[in-house]
Parts: sequence; structure tokens; C-alpha cells
Amino acid sequence: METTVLKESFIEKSNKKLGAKPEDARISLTYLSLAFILLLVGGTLGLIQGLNRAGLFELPAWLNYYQVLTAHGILLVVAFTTLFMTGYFYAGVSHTLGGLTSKARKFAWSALASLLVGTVMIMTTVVMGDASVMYTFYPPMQASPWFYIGLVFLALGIWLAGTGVFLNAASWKKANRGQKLPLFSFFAVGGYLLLILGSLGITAEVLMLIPWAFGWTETVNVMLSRTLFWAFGHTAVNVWYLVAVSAWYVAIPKIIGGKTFSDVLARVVVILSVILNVPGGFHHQIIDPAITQGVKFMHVFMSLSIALPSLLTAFAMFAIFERAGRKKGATGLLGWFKKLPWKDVRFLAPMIAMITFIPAGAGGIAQTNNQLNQTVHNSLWVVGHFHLTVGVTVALTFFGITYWLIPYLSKRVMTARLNKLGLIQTWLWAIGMLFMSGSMHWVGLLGSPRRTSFSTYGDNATALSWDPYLMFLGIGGTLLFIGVVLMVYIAFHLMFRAPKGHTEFPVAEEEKDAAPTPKWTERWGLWIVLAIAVISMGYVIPIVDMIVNAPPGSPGFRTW
Ligand code: HEM
Ligand SMILES: [Cu+2]
Repeated sequence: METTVLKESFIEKSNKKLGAKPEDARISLTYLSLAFILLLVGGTLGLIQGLNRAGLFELPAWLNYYQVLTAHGILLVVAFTTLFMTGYFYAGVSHTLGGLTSKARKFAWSALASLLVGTVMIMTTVVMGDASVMYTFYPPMQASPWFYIGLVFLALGIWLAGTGVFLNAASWKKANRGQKLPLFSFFAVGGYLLLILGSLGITAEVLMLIPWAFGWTETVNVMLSRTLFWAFGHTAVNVWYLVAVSAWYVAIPKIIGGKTFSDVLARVVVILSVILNVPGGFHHQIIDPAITQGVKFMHVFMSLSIALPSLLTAFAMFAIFERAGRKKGATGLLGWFKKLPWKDVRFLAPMIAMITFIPAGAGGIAQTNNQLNQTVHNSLWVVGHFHLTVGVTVALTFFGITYWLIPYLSKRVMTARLNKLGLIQTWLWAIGMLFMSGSMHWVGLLGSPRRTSFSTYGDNATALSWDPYLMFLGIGGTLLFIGVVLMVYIAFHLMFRAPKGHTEFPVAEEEKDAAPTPKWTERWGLWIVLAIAVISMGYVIPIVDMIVNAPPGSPGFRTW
């Protein structure tokens, strides 16, 4: 016991002195720079869409609305998120396990190469007008085969990045027998495990679509493709959420001067997320034909079960806030609220992200119900929903991480001026999204469809009644775009310009009297078996049905 304590404090001390290892920092900084460049491009495209839908900006003849929408979706919800997650997880694994192994470093670099090749391939086909199929690429819309091959490279990149983390964690466990994997690395292992499980769906799908896009097979099974897509699409956004949650459990308590609420609870949240998530994909297909009511009912239940870990997290977070506040002398029922460091952007950004998850999660629960889904399906409501979940809860937490992660890696410090700029950025984002997402929700209820450029539908009275809301959408989008520019400026400033110095990687400690974490939390083999069992329970019957009772397949169409 004594030696382990010694060892830990030695690692901690040397980390403090030296900060991130240069060769590990280079990996994370490269990932993060690319992520922020893509955020800038994707955000610009978002502004174009927002202004177009407000009726303020007409796209030039050479630019198609669906081309813009495809690029915006893929750059932000797939590429930005994957790159940020990898840069952040590798930095934290390096920090909490005392440096990356040379093998893990190789995996990180080859993952980056694969992700870049994939992104460039996909974007080239989109820019050339050969793949305006949006990020969901539903057949029978048919893109250039290189678009789907690009997706294979993205999946490969995810597997490589995950494998590097798994190997690193395994070698640490071997060298530190009997010790529990540090919580941050536990999140990283769980996150990649879930992402890899989800990516199996998209891989199976594109292997079907590639021969079809080359013309080697004539038709494709549309229902099967949609189902496999959502096994991935749904899981991926839940992974982005889990990445955000990792920072809430690991970094935020430290930033506000508190302690971990419960190490076991955090690990149980990770385990439940890994086991329960994938079959939730069906809630994106509630209106799809060819899925029986019984199966749809089961999936409503599966979707709602994912709310459980989120509720556990909400409980833990408020407990952390209250304890930290009381330690600083807060009294009364809500006195702790005032003791929170609202002027520290490292806290404010993820806090607004968390608060946003309350209405965002409630909207998600509403959408999962069959009857309510009929009302909002394919309307702008849905776009409003995921700009709250991914656009605020995830993205704003990522921004909050950036304020300490980048200076930690670049061996610089955040100045008071940058903190102030960060506070402005956070409020701009929150207010911009309140306008944009709020009006999207509302106008969606009034029937305005998603995924269409501006139209008055021949001056139809209902369509004209949407206009004021769409104007607010445009105003919100403009504020958000200013937020994107500010954020990218701050990120690169922290990388290259801020004053040199030491920045801490905040990792919360457990309370002195915390109960030890039971060993069963690290039975990964069991979690994988359970996850596969749940996935089989959700998918075997509908997929067999879709294959055995398949209607004639569809040839490809170019709708643009
Ligand atoms: C400057 C900030 C942003 C603006 C102005 C913006 C604006 C928009 C608008 C207006 C649409 C709807 C278009 C339609 O359905 O016709 C849209 C779709 C979308 N946005 Fe954003 N957005 C922004 C940031 C983000 C972020 C940060 C993410 C995710 C991390 C994101 C992910 C998406 C996705 C996945 C779609 C759906 C694309 C599709 O339907 O195929 N957006 N965005
Ligand atoms: Cu989902």
C-alpha cells in the first residue's frame, strides 16, 4: 500500500513539474487543431444554412443546399467530435497512466492518417457534387462509391484509436497489478468500446453500399441499410455525450474545489452506457415501415433505459456542487449555488452544457414516444433537439475542456483576458442557441420541415406563418457563428500565443473516507458479453425479418 501511494505521488509530482510529455502532447495538439479547423468550416456552412432558411441569403447556382447540409452534418457531428474525443482521451490517458506507450502512440498517428484520408475522400465527393446524401446517406439515394469508401476509413480510424487506448490500459494494468484503472482512463476505454460496437453497424452497411454504388449489384435493401446506419448514428452521439460526461465527473469537481462524488457510481454510468446503448437506434425509425409494433415497443423501452445513467449523473453532479459549496461556507437550501465559480469559464461552459441537457433530454424522451414522434418527425423540432444535445451539451463541454487542455498541452497559461473572452463566447453560444434551437423547436411544432431550403410554398398561409420564427433562427445562427470564430481564435491563441507556464490537468480526488471501488467494475469481458446480448436481443429478430421478408431492393437514385 505504501509503495503504491509513493508511486502515485511520484507520478503526480513529476507530471506537475514536466507537464505533458512532448511526444504525447504533439498527438493531442494535432488532433485538436484539426478539430477546431473543421469547426470553423462546419460553422460557416451552418451560418449559410441559417441565413438561407431565414430567407436572407440565396445560395449561388453552383452551391446546392444539400451539399452544404451534407458537409455541415459530417464535419460537425462526425469529424469534429471524433477528432476532439481522440485528442482529449489520449491526453488524459497519457496523464493518468504516466505517459503513452510507444505502441499507443503509433496507433494514434495511424488512426489520424486513416481519419484524414476518410474525411478528405468524403469531402471531395461532396464538393464535387457527387454525394449530396446528407450525413445519414440513406439509400436509395446513391453517392459516389468513394464517399462510402471514405466512411470505411473513418471506421478504421476509430478502431485504431480505440485499440491504442485498450493496449495502453492493458499494459498499465499489467505493470500495476491489483490497482484500479484511473477513472479518466476507464471512461476512455468505455467510450471507445461503445464507439467500436456502434461502428460495426455502419461498416456492415457500407460494405453493402460499395458494390451497389460501383454498379456491381443492382439493388440494395433500404430498410436494412437504415437500421444499420442508426445502430451507429445513435450510438455515436451517445459516445460524444459520454466524452462530455467524463469531464463532468473527472475535471469539474477539481475545478470547483470539490471531490469525486462516488467513483463506483461514475464507473456504473460508463458500464450501463456501454451495455444499453446500441438498440436505442430504433427510436430514429419510429415512422419507418417494416418494423413490427412489438419490436418498436421494445425499443421505446430500450431508449428510455438510456435515461437511467443520465439521471444518475444529474444526481451526482448536484451532490458535488452542493458539497463543494457547503465546504466554502454556504448555508440554507440553495446557498451553495452562489458559491460556484461562475466567473471561471472552465466551470461556466460545462455548467451551461449540463443545464441544457435538462430540456434537451426531456425533448428526447418526448420524441421516443410513438404518438409524440408523429407530430415532430422530420420537422425542424428534431434539428432544434440535437443542436441542444450535441450542439450545446457536447460542444460546450468540449469548449470548456479546451480552456485547460490546450494550455496544459502547449505549456502555456490562460490569462484573465482569455477567461473573459471565454465567458463572452459561452454566453454568445448559450443565447445564440436559445434563439436558434428555441425557434426550431417551435416552428417544427407548426409543421416546418427540416432539410429543405427556404421556400414560401407558393405563398401558402401556413408556410408564411413560419417566417418570424425562421428569422429568429437566422439571428441565433449568426450569434453562433460569431461564437465559433471566437472559440477557434481562443483555441489557437492558447496553442501558440498565450504566456508560457504550467497549467494543471484537473483530476478530482476521492473523499478520504470513500468506500473502495469493487473489483467487478473492471470485468470488461462480462460487459462486452452483456452488451452483445442486449444488441442481439434488439436486432436479431428485426434484421432477420428484413432480410428474409425483404421487398424487391431498390436501384440507386440521384435526387440532386
Ligand atoms: C454556427 C453554428 C451552427 C449553426 C448556425 C447551425 C445551423 C444549422 C441549421 C440551420 C441546420 C438545419 C438545416 C435543415 O434541416 O434544413 C443544421 C443542421 C445540422 N447541424 Fe448545425 N448548426 C451549427 C452548429 C452545429 C454543431 C456544433 C453541430 C454538431 C456538433 C451541428 C450539427 C448539425 C447536424 C448533424 C445537422 C443535420 C444535418 C442533416 O439534417 O443532414 N451543427 N445546422
Ligand atoms: Cu438516438
